[in-house]
Amino acid sequence: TAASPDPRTDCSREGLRKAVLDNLFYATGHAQENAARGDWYTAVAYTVRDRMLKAWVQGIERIAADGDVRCVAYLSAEFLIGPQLGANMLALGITEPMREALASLGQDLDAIVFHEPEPGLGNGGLGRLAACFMDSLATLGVPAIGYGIRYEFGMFRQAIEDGAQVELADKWLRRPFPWELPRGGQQYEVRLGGKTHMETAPDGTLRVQWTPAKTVTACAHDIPVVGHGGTHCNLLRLWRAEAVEAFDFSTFNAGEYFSSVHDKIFSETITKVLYPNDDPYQGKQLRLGQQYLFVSASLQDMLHIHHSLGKPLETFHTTFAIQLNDTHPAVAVAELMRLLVDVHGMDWDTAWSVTTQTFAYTNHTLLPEALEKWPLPLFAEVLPRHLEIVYEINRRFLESVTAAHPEDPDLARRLSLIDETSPRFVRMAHLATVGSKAVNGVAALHSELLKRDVLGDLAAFFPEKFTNVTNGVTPRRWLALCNPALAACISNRIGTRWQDHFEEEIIRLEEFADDPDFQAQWQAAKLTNKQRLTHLAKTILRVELDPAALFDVQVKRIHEYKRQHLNVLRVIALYNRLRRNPGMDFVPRAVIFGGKAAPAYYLAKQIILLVNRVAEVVNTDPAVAGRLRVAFVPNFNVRSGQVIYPAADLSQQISLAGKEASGTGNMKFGINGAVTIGTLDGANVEMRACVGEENFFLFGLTTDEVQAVQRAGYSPAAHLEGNPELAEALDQIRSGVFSRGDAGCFRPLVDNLLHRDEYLVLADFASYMDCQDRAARTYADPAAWTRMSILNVARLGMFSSDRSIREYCRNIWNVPVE
Ligand code: 26Q
Repeated sequence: TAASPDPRTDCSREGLRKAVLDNLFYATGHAQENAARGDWYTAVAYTVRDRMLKAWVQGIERIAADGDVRCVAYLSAEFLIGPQLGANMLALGITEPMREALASLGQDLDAIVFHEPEPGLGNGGLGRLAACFMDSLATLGVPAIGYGIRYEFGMFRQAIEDGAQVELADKWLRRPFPWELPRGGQQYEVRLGGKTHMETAPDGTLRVQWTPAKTVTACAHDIPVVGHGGTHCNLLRLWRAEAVEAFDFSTFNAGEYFSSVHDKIFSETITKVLYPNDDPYQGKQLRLGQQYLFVSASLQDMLHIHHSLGKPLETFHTTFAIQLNDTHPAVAVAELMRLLVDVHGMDWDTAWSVTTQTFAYTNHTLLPEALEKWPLPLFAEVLPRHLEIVYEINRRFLESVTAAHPEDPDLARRLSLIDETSPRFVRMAHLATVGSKAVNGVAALHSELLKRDVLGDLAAFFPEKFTNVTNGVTPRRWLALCNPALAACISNRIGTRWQDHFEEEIIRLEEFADDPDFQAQWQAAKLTNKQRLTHLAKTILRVELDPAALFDVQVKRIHEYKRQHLNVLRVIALYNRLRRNPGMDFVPRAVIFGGKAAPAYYLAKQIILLVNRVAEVVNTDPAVAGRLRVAFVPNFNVRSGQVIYPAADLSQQISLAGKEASGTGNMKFGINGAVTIGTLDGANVEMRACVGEENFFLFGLTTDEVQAVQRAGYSPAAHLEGNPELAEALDQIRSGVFSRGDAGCFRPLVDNLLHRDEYLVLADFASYMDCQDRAARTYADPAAWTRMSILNVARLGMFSSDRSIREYCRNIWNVPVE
């Protein structure tokens, strides 16, 4: 007789049905009749997780048992992984049988998937990139561990009240998160504060002893990352801070009892909450504590794995390639030195050689003010031993600088790990660069500008270290999962291999760009997605969109350099045109915004308010009804992104040239068939080169022109003279047309534009308007537009994160990949 299938791995429709019912009862304690949506979610999640566990355990064993393959350790303070259920079913290939199994139980899979709370463990691009990279590493079968922080509260939930952003706590762990396994066995002590002194070791050598002020325990929580096809599974290991236990409370008096509980509370504060700003505006002590906690625990964990392989310490870099996702984990350079030298007694030179062969560093910014630096007193207070190590690294480094360039006595000051202005700072980008084998930017233009400007002196000193790896996004989540309509349309023509061989396969769509049948199917898919977004806007915003209108979308963090206010000025100008000339030819538009502002970023919050106030005026004016609509989608996150990107016709990528390192939303829009209107910034440059200039709406100053304008002394007001439309729009904002008559409301924003305008909004306005007109004219010709849309998708193959990861493997990590 045939063995009956294992109830925990059986992927047949009937097997899934049984397993869901079993989990519903045994994991949630509810009979089918009493189960709520959340209980069904839990049951389905456990059913899927069961089917991942074999690959998951094998993945861990492979890392722990095979010392011959170098394992990638991706260190990131953020992993914006998004909802897990749908993605995991897609990877395992069980979405359809699960849908049928649930239907037979009277349940709707999509409703259950939509119910999942999203772990918002990141701010935006950088955190989401880390998640896409984990997906690609697993899909390519590269052994990898993502190390990060398990924030109890992730990115805040954004509500809009009377047009303004309000931040609400994100309680994503209200119910247990079914995708994590707490690992009691993986706990490490992490020390903070205190003092150092020299001590004689038993063998007579002098060693530095660090007596910390506090010790906390870092506890591992593992989340599986399963690759496409379900065969390979990697690990996301997130650390939670816990108080070290073992107080004998009975021996304490009341005061000590209180202070020990107080200590416990402090310890657990470390991983409480994600900092919701995407620049290091204020160096807060707790933030440094977060960074150090996850870095120290991760390195201890790697050393533990390395040791258990029976390999000598000097070969640590053959076991792990560690990637630093920006400078947030850069203290790892000093921490690895401390562990090797102070704890394991290795000599400095050997330790430095191991360290510099282990690390590589990715930079994500071009704004000099966004480079992380820590005030020395603060750094010394949290990490006294690490400051000494940083000084020693710096002393040796600057010695080599002076020896190599005696002709440039100022060079040491510019390259130093310490910024000697007062107050003094530790420059984390310098520490990361000196301690790494490779440094990369995230788009071709960005990497060039890094070498030329932001890290120019370092790049001149270490030319061999600097390289580029252009970002990418996973075509699984950002096409197959989020856009079933377009995915089906694509697969009907070219099969499904594009899901894990995107670059190779998706180009085959080119030949259908003018095929009328294919165009009709393509348009139908887009319409389906626009209806889905229309439904969302109606239910959560009570805004009526018209799916026949051009969906014109800008979703991303709110920042002056991203220029959402340029987009708003354009909306106001269009509104004025329509009011002045009701009979004009006008392509109906739905202009959609979304994104969060850092809670302390005043002007970004003004921009959100302005969008909502303009929406209020435009959407209630019968003179433009049916032609212009404005919507601000609250709480933009991975889940809403999965609805918004597929519905876009036009993707707004309008940052000032030279400011956006790469952008990845641009790629998500593009592979979902949106055409881009954008500047020559970040990865837009490469996207335009790939899709062809005739399939991209380009406007605005170039990076060099921007620098020339700024050198010559930019005067924003000069751009008002030849442009009455722009003057009128600014005047309306200032005089209260969009603030219910309150003339003071938007003064800070308007004054900034008129007198400072750091991001040249006014300088690019005219060019933007012209370009928008061109886009509208093209949209009015459906065949021409659809052709552009198809060619965009077909030619964006290189923007798969699988391609990015292959480049990291070959050029930076020296790890084998297919
Ligand atoms: C640093 C110190 C203290 C507090 C917060 C921070 C912090 C946190 C998050 C600084 C920066 C970030 C996030 C940056 C980010 O998302 N950058 C984006 O990275 C994307 C992926 O490479 C690029 O596509 C974007 O261009 C870049 O803006």
